[in-house]
Amino acid sequence: MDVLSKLDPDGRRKLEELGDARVDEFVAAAARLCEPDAIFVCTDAPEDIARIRTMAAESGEERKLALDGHTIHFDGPRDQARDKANTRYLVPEGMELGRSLGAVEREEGLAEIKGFLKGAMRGKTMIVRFMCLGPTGSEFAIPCLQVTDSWYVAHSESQLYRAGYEEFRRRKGEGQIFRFLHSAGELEGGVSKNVEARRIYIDIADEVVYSVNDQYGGNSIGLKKLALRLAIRKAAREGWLAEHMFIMGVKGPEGRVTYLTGAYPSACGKTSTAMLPGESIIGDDIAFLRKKGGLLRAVNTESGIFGIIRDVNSDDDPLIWDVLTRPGEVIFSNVLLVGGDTPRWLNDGRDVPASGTNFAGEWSSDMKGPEGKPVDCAHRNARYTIKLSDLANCDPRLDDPEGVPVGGVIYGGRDSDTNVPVLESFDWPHGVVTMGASLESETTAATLGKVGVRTQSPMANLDFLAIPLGEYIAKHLEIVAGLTTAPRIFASNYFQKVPSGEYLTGMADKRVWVKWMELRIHGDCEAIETPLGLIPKYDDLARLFKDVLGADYARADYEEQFAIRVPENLAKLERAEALYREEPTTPPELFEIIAAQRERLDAARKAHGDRISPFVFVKG
Ligand code: SPV
Ligand code: MN
Repeated sequence: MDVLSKLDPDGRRKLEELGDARVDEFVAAAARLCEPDAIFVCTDAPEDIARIRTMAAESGEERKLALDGHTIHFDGPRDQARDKANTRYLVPEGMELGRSLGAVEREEGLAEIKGFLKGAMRGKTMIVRFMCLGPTGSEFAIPCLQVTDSWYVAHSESQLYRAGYEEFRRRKGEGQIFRFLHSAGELEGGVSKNVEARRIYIDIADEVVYSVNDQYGGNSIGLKKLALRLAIRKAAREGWLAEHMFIMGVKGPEGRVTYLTGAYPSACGKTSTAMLPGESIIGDDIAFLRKKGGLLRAVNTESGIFGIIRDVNSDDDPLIWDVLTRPGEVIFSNVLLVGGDTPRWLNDGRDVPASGTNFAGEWSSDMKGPEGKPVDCAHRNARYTIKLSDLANCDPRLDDPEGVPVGGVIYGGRDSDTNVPVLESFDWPHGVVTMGASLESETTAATLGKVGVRTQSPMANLDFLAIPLGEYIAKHLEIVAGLTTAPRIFASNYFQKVPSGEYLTGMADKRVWVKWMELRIHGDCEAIETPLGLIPKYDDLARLFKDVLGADYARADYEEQFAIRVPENLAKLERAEALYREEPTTPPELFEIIAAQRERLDAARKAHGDRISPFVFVKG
């Protein structure tokens, strides 16, 4: 039987117009395997996109909320974050992908996941979507075909990505595409029932990703972290970078705008940095970086935000707050539903409601967990899904097909005791090695598992790596070859703590750190050389705290925050070195840079002790 007979004439015409055999074949194979009742082909036409929105609510995967355009979706209780253990690469026999990248033998894995996908769309509609990673009509763009039976996933992609049907049509079957097949599997109460059979398999040979028995965005939305994995491989082949990075514009003197990208592990301040008041945002999660005209240029692969909603409040996040509290297209996921039509979340700056419904069922404020602790009203990884263009601070160059020039790259982690709040590298390789490759962070609720455990998180991209780690670092070292100006590299740390557990720096202080970086990129202020890199001068920060925050910045605070903690940094270097010694592909340069940093720290320790005041390094 011709499976495409399930297509109505309109759907058939939509596929024919593309003239892309790969699309026809993928859709036919998916239909044969998953046995949907119907197939809906979505083009870029507003009525097609509207149908997805309507069906998301009609199918019960989303529910309408009080404000016009707002909906809520729940993922199942065991499907609240990325499932790293069940996300694997399908690797053909004889191929070595690299240590700890989670591989499954290809044929075996395909048989397993196809077994789970068999008949998975019975009684459902298969949705066929054409999207584009990166701006359309751009050298950065990668057309993507998403097949799913989840109206919620399809709706999320409307919010998060550029429509790509016209991009496919323009390309007439030429060039590379990524393909994704997703099924939420059997649903119970609107959520995936068979989570123990959740699998996310990435077929690197065919650039196809299969995902089954899940709905949580990080597991289900093909274009997000699943595409990032394919993109990392493509980038490595073609000489560009695919990174877990935000892109923001920082305003400098006289109307100057300088673009920064930043890599932070999930739930470590990436979105809040990209969203800083007074600056502009291009993206908060994934960037592609290419060399063009002597500069490194970046685009956001996305056009929306799948952001963590916990802690979003009207004072700290006025711009997101505005979008979340006025009518407009917003999907809330895994928040607390109050009175059947109002979303609430953890630490939203309001009184905690008495009761409501959350991902686990009915909730009330007097509920106690196993250890007698109060039960959170919503999941810590609850999210909002919005379009960037709905934000008042959306940068006008979001869709620039040329990308924006990258002035600086920031690496930041959740680090309570080692690094200073802001630090500039001596040069590109020093930054790549000691800031990016050595990045560490304490785990968060964005992935399943224990939180608060210090883990190595190279470039905040380790979760998504699809090539051996050493090779990946080598690609970073190489990327600046031939550039007229390499971006500066900075490290930031918002999470220094005093022994009693309080944070040493304020939430708003990051506004100052980015202004300092902006000035440094243009050579507009000096810095102090320490064994770790370059730190700000006290006077410059005091002036910036006054200008940006209207606040006084005490010398004592500076001295505490910017003290060089020698033993902690030596221990971190040792952990980094141990990690890379295990990686056969590590470039030797990495070890040289680590050795030099260790020597500088040892010498400073001999002269000044374990914890060294920043004033010690001021010359003259
Ligand atoms: C992250 O966890 O890094 C996210 C959300 O940005 S997702 O990858 O989609 O789970
Ligand atoms: Mn992310």
